Amino acid sequence: MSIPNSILDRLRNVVGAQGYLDTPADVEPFTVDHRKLYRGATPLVLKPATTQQVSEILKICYEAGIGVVPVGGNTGYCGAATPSADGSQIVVSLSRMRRIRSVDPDNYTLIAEAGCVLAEVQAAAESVDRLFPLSLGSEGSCQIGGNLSTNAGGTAVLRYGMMRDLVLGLEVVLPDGRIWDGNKPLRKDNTGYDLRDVFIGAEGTLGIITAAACKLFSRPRELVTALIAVPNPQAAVALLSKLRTASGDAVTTFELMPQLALSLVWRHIPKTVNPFDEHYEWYLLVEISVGRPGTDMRAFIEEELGAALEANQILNAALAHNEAQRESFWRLRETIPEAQRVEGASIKHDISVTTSELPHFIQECTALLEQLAPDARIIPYGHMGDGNLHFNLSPPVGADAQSFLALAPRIHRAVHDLVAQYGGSISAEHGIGQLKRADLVRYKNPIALELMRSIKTALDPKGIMNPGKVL
Ligand code: 2HG
Ligand code: ZN
Repeated sequence: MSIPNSILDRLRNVVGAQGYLDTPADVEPFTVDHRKLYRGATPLVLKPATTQQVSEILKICYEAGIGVVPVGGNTGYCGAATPSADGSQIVVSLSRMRRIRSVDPDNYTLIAEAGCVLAEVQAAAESVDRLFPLSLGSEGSCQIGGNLSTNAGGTAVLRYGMMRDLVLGLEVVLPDGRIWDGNKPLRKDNTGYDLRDVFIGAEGTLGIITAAACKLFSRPRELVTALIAVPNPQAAVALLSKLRTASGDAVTTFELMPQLALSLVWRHIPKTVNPFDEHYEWYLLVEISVGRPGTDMRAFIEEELGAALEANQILNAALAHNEAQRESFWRLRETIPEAQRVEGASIKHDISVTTSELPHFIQECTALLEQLAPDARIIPYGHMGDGNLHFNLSPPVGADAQSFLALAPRIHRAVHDLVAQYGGSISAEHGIGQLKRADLVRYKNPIALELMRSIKTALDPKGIMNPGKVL
């Protein structure tokens, strides 16, 4: 079904000449997802500048029953922001709604429009000596609206939580164009159902988030960043508990990286080096941050690590001595996805189980994958402190990408079935989008699914919001 020209004209009128793209070349970037898994089509990308314009757009689409696909920085992993291939949906990009509406350092909040790039929100917080702690590899291009819609995670979740935990209020345009102003920067508002949480992680299927009241924190004054080699994941979990206790829960980042992941980084990413003289099977990137300067945290951590070394709980450790070294440690972790991409095809997972069960899970899942994909390179890495790993695979060296990728459905099924046995999640931080819709039906609690469908029907009875995603 193509969209009548009269409707496209009305939509163009809402935003004016600066507010839309409609040539094939201009809309092209909006028709492909970040991982190039999906290719869609659309006659029109709208770029509203105000909440009012978003409301006008949705009123028209609601009336005419036209599908609307909201998009932020288009850095998602599950194709949630890619329109369908039949050209029957319009895309709404929030990129022109990029204002920080207000900052309130004493209330530790700021109000940002959905199109603000995450790095801009971080900078706005920093300009008043505060911290907005959401931290992702794509922070230079992802947008806060997308972070909210996918409930983004990243590398500071252990300490500060996911995006859901970092927001107090939302302004949302509902499918029929009504504006719900729930954007109060209040920490306490106990007046019935929490509507805010319904829209977070909904991936644009219930309405369009146009602004949010974000929580701020005091900025850390002292950072201790360490690269640590451990004998196995079990030792890593023991170390996490030890450091959490010793630091008074100041561990912000605790990321696991196997040797294979770092060997790809060292091979493909310029200016990356192994700070140790040897290679180890497992590495950790650990960051501890304290709000008060002049604490003896660094010495204290050195002491803890020294004791762990003596007890053979860890095999080696390097503490960053300056910002450049800190950045070089972080680069090792943050460029793993890029290094894996350069290496060739990959089969990816985004799973979580409890942190305590993670070592056992790694063992079982690795054994399973060794059977299903002999000689494939198994690269489980990521947010160990959150129980969340990207249990990824690269093909055997020299193998053909197509025959490797043909294994993907069986591998996904086996990994996700195992995750289900552990009571874990098949999508810990990347969401559902189009990629994991079938998995959602297979693994989500049936009552939860039923409730999700009721919410969808109640809020979007005509099903115009991001059709074909999540449910
Ligand atoms: C990360 O943690 C991202 O680096 C990407 O979530 C994970 O590429 C991946 O599989
Ligand atoms: Zn991740």
